[in-house]
Amino acid sequence: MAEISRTGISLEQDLLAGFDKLIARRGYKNRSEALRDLIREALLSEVVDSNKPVVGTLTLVYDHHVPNLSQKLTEVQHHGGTMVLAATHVHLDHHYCLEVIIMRGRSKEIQEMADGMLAMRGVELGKLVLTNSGNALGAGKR
Ligand code: NI
Repeated sequence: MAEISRTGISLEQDLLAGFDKLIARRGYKNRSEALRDLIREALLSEVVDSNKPVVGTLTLVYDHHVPNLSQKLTEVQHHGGTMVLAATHVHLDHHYCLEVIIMRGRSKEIQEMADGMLAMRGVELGKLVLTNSGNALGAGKR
């Protein structure tokens, strides 16, 4: 286990109250645990433009009635080769499909591939979450 440093922070009362509500909703046991995760998330977002290996989860909601969209999304994933580890497709309703694509590779390449899919006409919602095994950022729950 990594050595732990203690630190104190100053912030406005209403900001702290909002933070406490958020962490209660998310099920954190204490502020430290929540703050560690927020810091890791911020550090990972800094990694986006680098060549560091990461794992990315891309969630897409798209209108499958848009001509060729399903094929185009599949094509991009095939083009990505070994970067795509898995993809799950759920038919949400008459119009919409949900797709979750798990990728591993250099953060820049994953970001580019995700951006390409997110920009396609008919993709209504989407979010890429980058993460890694945690070793590089001192992750691991205590
Ligand atoms: Ni579908």
